[in-house]
Amino acid sequence: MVNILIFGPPGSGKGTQSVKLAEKFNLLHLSTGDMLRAEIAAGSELGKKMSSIMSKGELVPDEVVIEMIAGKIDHSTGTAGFLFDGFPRTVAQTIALEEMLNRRGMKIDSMLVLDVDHDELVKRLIGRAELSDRPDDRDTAVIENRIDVYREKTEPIIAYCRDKGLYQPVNGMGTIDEIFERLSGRLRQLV
Ligand code: B4P
Repeated sequence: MVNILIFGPPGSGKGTQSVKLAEKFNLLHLSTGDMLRAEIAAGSELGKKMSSIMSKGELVPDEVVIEMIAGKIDHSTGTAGFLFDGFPRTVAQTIALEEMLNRRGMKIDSMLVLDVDHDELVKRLIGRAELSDRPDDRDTAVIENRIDVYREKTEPIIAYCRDKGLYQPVNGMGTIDEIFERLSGRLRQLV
């Protein structure tokens, strides 16, 4: 089983690319953002609590997403591995993921980091706001806050993973197909 992190700021294409990569390489795509939005759509108690945090562009508590991910790993069958999209988002979540995988005889195998210019991130998210009903894409102040939260709380994971030899930067500028080819090249060496 191979375990790959797809990493990058909001709007860098993590979700977009993960769907395509998971299908091509028979990986289970685990997106904490999608899981949280499903809770909100279902109107669950958890969803109600998380909705206001997410609409401001803040991170939900570590323990919420760690528990969600553990449940998915334990109930999966028949895949070549896991593609983690939008998780981990803090160093604490990274350590929890490592421990979770180690207990199951696995490890993080690679961290693919999509590099995208700030203006392009904002442009993509504003573009999505026109097509989807995500409240966190509708307000440019919330988009900027999500990027700030990424720089402050999420980006330190890169240094943590670089020290372990897991960090692999990937140019995230260009068309969806061009970026998919770059990422596929990396995955072919791993899966
Ligand atoms: P996420 O769902 O992870 O959302 P995101 O960071 O905005 O990125 P996403 O993957 O959806 O978008 P993508 O770049 O593919 O998180 C949402 C919120 O959930 C967080 O703010 C937080 O509150 C909470 N959350 C989630 N996980 C958490 C965790 N682990 N801990 C705590 N809180 C957590 O695409 C963006 C747009 O760009 C799309 O419209 C796409 O079509 C477009 N696009 C992609 N690639 C493109 C390209 N090459 N060219 C042009 N457009 C492109």
